[in-house]
Amino acid sequence: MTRSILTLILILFTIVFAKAQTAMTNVDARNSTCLNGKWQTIIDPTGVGNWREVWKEKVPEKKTDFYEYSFEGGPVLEVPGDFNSQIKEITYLEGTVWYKKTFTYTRDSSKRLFIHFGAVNYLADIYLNGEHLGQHEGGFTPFQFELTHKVLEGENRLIVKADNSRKSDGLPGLGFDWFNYGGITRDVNLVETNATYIDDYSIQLKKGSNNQVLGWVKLNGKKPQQQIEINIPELNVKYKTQSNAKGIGVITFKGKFDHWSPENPKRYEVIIKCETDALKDTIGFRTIKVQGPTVVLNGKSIFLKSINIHEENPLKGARAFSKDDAKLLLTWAKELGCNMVRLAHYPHNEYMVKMAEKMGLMVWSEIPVYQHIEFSTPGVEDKMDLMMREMIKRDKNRCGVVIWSLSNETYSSTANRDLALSNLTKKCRALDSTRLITHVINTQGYANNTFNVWDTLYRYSDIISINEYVGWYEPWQGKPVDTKWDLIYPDKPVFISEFGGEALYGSNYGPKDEAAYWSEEYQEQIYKDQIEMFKTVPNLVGVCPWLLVDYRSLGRMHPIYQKGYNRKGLLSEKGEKKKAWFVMKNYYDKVSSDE
Ligand code: GCB
Repeated sequence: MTRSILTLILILFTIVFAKAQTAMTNVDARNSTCLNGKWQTIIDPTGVGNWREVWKEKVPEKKTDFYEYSFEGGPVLEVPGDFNSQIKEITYLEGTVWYKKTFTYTRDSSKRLFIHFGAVNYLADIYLNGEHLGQHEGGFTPFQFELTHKVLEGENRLIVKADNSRKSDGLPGLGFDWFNYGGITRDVNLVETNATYIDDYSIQLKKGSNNQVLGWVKLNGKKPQQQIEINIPELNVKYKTQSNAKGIGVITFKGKFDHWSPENPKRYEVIIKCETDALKDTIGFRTIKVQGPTVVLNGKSIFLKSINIHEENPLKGARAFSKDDAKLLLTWAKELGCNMVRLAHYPHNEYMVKMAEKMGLMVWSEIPVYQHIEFSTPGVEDKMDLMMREMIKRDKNRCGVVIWSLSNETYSSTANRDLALSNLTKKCRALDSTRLITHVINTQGYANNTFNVWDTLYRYSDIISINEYVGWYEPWQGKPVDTKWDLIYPDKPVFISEFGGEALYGSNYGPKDEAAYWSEEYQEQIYKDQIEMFKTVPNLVGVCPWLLVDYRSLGRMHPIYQKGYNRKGLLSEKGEKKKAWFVMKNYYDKVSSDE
């Protein structure tokens, strides 16, 4: 093979397989131009735009020329935002929408330029001025591409192919119980940096210490060796160090921290500086650990009063992405009496995590390793690894995040599950030893009024997180208060990560003690029974109803009661409180936080 053929193959390979970079930390604090707003689109349900090479935006040159696509005259969509909820005809689209935005840029040779996406669901291909920059897979984590040597002086055309088709080897896979909102669902920013910039940093308390920070700063650029400085003005902290040839500077200093907690969500302004860059963050400090069968926050055991939340604005029937959306959902969580939110089943937008922390809500963050994942298909482990890294890179400085959840309801019968998830757990711990790690499982047996919690995957979990729907998917096998437990790891803390049942707000169709009529009373009784049952759970460290608010899910097809909604919310999609809300609120108001 001649050299030129080899080069051609290499070029083709990089074009097809060019991957996004993991996004710089704390994009909010960067020098950026927001590209949110109106984007032109081409709706491409069959994916034919690939073959037509839509990104080239060909225009007729001769009288006989024509092209069967154009951004001009097409629908204009709001970014961020899912496409399904913006155009009625594509409500159920699981396929491609091409997005286009033009921007002007004045080049400055001393600067670098990046395009940063908060998230695109699910597969994103990015083109600048007709050139394919690369691809990103995963609908819920940020990514970036460097444009420094590609951006043109003056006008530039940015095209995004957003494809939310389900993939059997995707994360999640083919089946999931939430609405598959597609498109550019989070903020888009052009970020300008100096030639060497602060790409990432970790500033949290060292594991086991309540006053010593252990972390690092990572520079990206041609001048990796620099003086690094961390300032926390309120604490008179002025720490200096030097980064090495790889651009990494280790940080370790002490401070008299007023610890962050749900009752006292104290955070500090932290300034991170090197010789060529500086940015600010708002960071809190706390310790979290498992001690015997308890969860201990800042040295005190704590009961996790949690609630499951999907990233959906129920009032709009759309993907949640803004500060206002976060405020809506989290204000309800606070009103319910929660001190924690389980952000199910994928990393939610950054506003949600930051606002939860600010409001004094601990956060459980999860990657979409959900139910039927093809653990043995080549490439799947790499995707899990990448999504976990992207989640941790973005949120590791949020002290509010106390739990990384690495899987939900996977099945022991799936080939390679335990090996893949134990590897993932090891990598997660190596990246972040300070938080708790969990796997959520629902494989337990329930017979003779006894739960048999046997799944060996719990070995890799700091907390035994159990999803159980007794009273809904399976009937009680005795009095809730007489429930017995057989736990594979009897010394670990136990968390009921999901329970509940469905009710249509105001349903008055039939007998209230029959599940098939979706009455509020039926759901209310499930909650009363579950609360009785909680008294029997050994090492119980918290509970988490499924879930805060009714949400869209296409598998929920009952035409009278569900209408495309999973009705397990304590609130209806209009925010109306069901009877079970008050039962749960009463429980949370009474149960002590420090169990
Ligand atoms: C579960 C899943 C959750 C579902 C819920 C349900 O176990 O983890 O995603 O939506 O059950 O409503 O059945």
